Amino acid sequence: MVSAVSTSFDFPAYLAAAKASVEEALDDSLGPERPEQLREAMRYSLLAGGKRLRPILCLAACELAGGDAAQALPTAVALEMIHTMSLIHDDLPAMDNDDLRRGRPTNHKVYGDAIAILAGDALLTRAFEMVALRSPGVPADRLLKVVGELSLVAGAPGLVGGQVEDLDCEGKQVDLDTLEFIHLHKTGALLTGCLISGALIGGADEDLIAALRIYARGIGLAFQIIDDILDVTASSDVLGKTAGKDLLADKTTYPKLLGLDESRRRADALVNEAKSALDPWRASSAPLLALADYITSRDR
Ligand code: GRG
Repeated sequence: MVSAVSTSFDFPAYLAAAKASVEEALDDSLGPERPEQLREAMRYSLLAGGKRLRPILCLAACELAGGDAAQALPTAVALEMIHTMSLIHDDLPAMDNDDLRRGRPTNHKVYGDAIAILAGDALLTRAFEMVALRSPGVPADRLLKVVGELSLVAGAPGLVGGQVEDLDCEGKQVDLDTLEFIHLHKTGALLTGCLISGALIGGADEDLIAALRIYARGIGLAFQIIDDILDVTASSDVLGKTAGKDLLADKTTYPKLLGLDESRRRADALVNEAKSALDPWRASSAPLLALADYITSRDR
């Protein structure tokens, strides 16, 4: 990893180095599992690219807490596995019913619904294996807390709950509070899990954990607001997934409720709030500050 403790922080270099180490670890994470069809389906989606924002947030939080990012790498991989599994299941006909993800046909389009469901299941369970059994050198009490955090953010109190509320609200008039609930659970929860698990592995104290929860809430909401905006403004080619889906599915989004300009202003304000939470750690939080800005400036 590129050192974060420097006066002129080179974010593009940091991002490229972090992404490269994540890609290598992802490639190593899947063994020669049988049957081959399952292995292929797992690899197909896990190694399909993507921004790798979640594992990078985990590594950055570990370093901010004073830990060695290498020790958080298996957990970073686990987080990308949970994220990928949620994308595979989200794309299924019973959910968002999408044909395109990360610039390629969706998992079920290639392998069929049953294998796509099972590849997702296998990635989710492998994620917990990565933390519990493949994280050498990390004290067991920290790993236990990480397992607890990940089970909360992935399950009914997090992603699953957010997804159910999202599905339930399709085609209905939804207010801002409900929309915020969906975003915070469907998207924000896992981003929180990334930061907290990295920080736990790095040995963060309670003050840093509390600050990271505030940071995570801000970037999580902002991330999903930008996702809503890009669904309207960007092309499928650039996004690597079908653009304009929210309108088609008659989903309530921030642009629908507030308009594009106010949505962007809200995302910017949330990112500023998130960054302020890290004020006491300003000297060593350059990566997380830059990652917060990246969330609102991204084009995909
Ligand atoms: C985790 C047990 C478990 C179930 C999942 C299907 C489901 C329940 C949840 C769906 C969650 C979902 C798809 C949320 C959308 C999050 C989002 C904005 C994804 C896009 O993330 P990017 O832009 O994508 O980081 P890349 O491809 O860059 O990784």
